[in-house]
Amino acid sequence: MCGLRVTVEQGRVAGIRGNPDDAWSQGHLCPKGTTLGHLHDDPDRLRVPLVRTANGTFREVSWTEAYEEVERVLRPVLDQHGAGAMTVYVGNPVAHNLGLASYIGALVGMAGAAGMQAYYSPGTVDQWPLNVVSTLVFGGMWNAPIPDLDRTDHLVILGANPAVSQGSMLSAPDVTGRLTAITRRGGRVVVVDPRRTETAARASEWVPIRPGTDALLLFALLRTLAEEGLVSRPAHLDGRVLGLDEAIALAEPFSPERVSAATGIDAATIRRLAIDLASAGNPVLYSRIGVCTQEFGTLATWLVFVVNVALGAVDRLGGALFPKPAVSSPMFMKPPDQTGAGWEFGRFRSRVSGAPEVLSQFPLGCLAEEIDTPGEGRISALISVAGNPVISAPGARRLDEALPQLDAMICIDNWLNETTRHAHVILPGLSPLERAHADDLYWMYAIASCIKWSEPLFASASDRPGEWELLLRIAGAALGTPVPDVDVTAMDDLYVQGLLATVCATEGTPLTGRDAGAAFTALAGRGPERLVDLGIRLGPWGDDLGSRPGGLTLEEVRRHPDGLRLADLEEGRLTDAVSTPSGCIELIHPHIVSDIPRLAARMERESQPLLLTSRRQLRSNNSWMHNVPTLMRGRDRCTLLVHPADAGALGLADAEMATVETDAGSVDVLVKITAEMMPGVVSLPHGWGHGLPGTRLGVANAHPGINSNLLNPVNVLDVPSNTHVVNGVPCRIRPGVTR
Ligand SMILES: Nc1nc2c(c(=O)[nH]1)N[C@H]1C(S)=C(S)[C@@H](COP(=O)(O)OP(=O)(O)OC[C@H]3O[C@@H](n4cnc5c(=O)[nH]c(N)nc54)[C@H](O)[C@@H]3O)O[C@H]1N2
Ligand SMILES: Nc1nc2c(c(=O)[nH]1)N[C@H]1C(S)=C(S)[C@@H](COP(=O)(O)OP(=O)(O)OC[C@H]3O[C@@H](n4cnc5c(=O)[nH]c(N)nc54)[C@H](O)[C@@H]3O)O[C@H]1N2
Ligand SMILES: [Mo]
Repeated sequence: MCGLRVTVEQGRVAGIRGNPDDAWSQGHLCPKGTTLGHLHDDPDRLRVPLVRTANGTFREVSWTEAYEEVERVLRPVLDQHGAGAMTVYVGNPVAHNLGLASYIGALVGMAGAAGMQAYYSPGTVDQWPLNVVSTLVFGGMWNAPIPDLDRTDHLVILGANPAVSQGSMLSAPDVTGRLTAITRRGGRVVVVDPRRTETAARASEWVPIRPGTDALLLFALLRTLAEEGLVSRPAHLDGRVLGLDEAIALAEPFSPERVSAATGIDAATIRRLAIDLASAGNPVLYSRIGVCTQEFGTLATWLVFVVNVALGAVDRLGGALFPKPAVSSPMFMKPPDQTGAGWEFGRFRSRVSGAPEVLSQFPLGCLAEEIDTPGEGRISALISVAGNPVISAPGARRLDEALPQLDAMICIDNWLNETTRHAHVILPGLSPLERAHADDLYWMYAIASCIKWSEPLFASASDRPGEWELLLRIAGAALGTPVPDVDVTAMDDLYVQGLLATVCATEGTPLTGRDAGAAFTALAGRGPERLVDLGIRLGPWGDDLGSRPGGLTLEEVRRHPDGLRLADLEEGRLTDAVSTPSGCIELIHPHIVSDIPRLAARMERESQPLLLTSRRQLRSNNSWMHNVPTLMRGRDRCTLLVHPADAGALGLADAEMATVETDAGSVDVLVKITAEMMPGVVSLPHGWGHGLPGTRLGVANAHPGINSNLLNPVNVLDVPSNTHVVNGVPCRIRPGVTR
């Protein structure tokens, strides 16, 4: 999202800096942004399709040959078992790649129409609790208020490390600078985390917490606010919130004294945290992945919003505000009926372990068993789009062993890595500098309403398809056309016509009641450009496809290469932003509150002596930027962080190896002893574990690290959202190596 100024000399990137004139980022840049030249030039990056040969190696082929090979492996699966035997894995970069983000919905939607059941994504190792809570409480799965960083005077951050991640489901350039500004203007930043993170180190206060117990802390905060008469009931929320009193009543069993042992936070601190919040002028809570990917992810995420409501902070400047994106994401995940009678979960179940579907997905950890368990309905074809689940999925080893059992594995990916080495065909996309770029989903979490469009910097070989075309080609194949024969242009038209028909038939859109055919002819171009144009024109500043003259279009946005800044965060957006059946913020749902007994039982349970957690790193991006040499300088950073007291008790030495073991597996890893961990909790970065045979990642393979998901179990889940627990996994550690 940050604007770049790229210097090109003799056709090569000579340097990348933040663009000081960028309407959004005003010159800010994180280390990931500086790497696009390296990604472009990486000799390991795939530029032509690869096909696996009989002896297991890969052969470079023409695009025609690649399509024929996809047809050869995929068609028998579809003919014999139907599209129900196929699934799609939607990897993280899909959300950051214009072509993929614009058309992944076409693939998943059309394959679904052909009979595909659930699909998979890292969502269930990430933000699914947030999606569940957003759907039920605010009425849309990507609908949630974000902290008003620039006006709050008391920010409590739980389970997020924005100094490293740059903000997650919270888009803000220079987020670290903005956090520092809070304390500089006399406010407070409190970080609740088992680790004194890079963010905590800059904060006013670090509150260490036992992993998986944030919901207990938050209930205790809510109860204290109620007990002290500090619940705020501001006029702007009057009649706009349902269920606050019920939520407060549910907090009754969770007194600070009772949650203290489980959370590891003493009761006096919990009471003081509650009173600090209530005494602040503009308090707000923000939570992210450490709170989602834990035992009570949904309840904890829900309670963050409940407490924000109880503080009167929602939809108030300085509190939690609903962004107003200039373009709404056309991503497919939007529930078809989100403004109707509500949303249902568990409409169908997974074949092997019977996991209920949540927002059309099964837990990612189910994928392996759906492939390697024989029987009717087995998954035998996988389309993996910009994902590396062999590294990112809990139960990683079983998945690594299951993928070779697929009859058809097609990867749309730019590298031959731990996952794609199992593919029958790898179809590479263009480099980030060869394709146009615009963001969409993340404007929905942004601290300002901006819009930008970037043209490709470099031309690509003339025969290279965009990734969006690959998605449509496979969608066409799922619907019955041989892969080489799919008419991508016709598919694109069909998709856009379908979208327009829906928008015209839906109440309350800018096109309600208009003729879908006429709307279609008002649009020019093709592919992602046409979809972005549509999104802008139907957005809050748009020209409504001609009926609001002077309104924004892509053509106008293109005249502003530094982007357009349209508005700052505003309050008073409840009517526009909340789309629940009642139109109110709905705090109480059986799907969420039925999990409270499980949480209450947690208070009675002894804590395990050692719990494993995950962390991110500034110069990594999940698993896939480790092939960039400039990001890999310096010492091995795939280390197990251990508190000195634990290291002493376990006999571990700094910079020496140790074996970590869980019920799921064991790995040998380098130890780093540091008081930044709370005692009883250790931390491993995720995204490592390179060096596997058959991969083509020269730089990454020289610094392999270990895969923390060899340790994370598949069957330990946050119940309401089906999200994997990768924070708070009981483990055992001993010095030395196993082998
Ligand atoms: N540089 C960089 N940036 C990234 C990424 C990257 O890999 N590198 N990845 C991107 C992606 S895909 C995502 S989803 C975002 C995630 O962004 P963040 O949510 O900010 O992710 P993390 O940095 O992993 O921070 C999670 C924190 O939760 C803490 N934690 C663990 N267990 C618990 C618990 O039970 N309770 C509490 N309160 N805290 C706990 C961990 O110690 C850690 O500090 O970052 C994105 N940005
Ligand atoms: N233990 C543990 N596990 C975790 C997490 C954790 O905190 N702890 N975090 C989870 C989270 S939040 C996430 S988002 C996931 C990430 O999980 P994934 O999305 O599965 O993994 P990534 O490492 O992001 O892999 C991205 C893939 O996209 C490819 N790629 C990169 N750029 C492009 C492109 O432009 N086009 C195409 N077609 N391909 C491209 C890369 O080669 C790589 O294969 O991991 C999850 N797993
Ligand atoms: Mo993520």
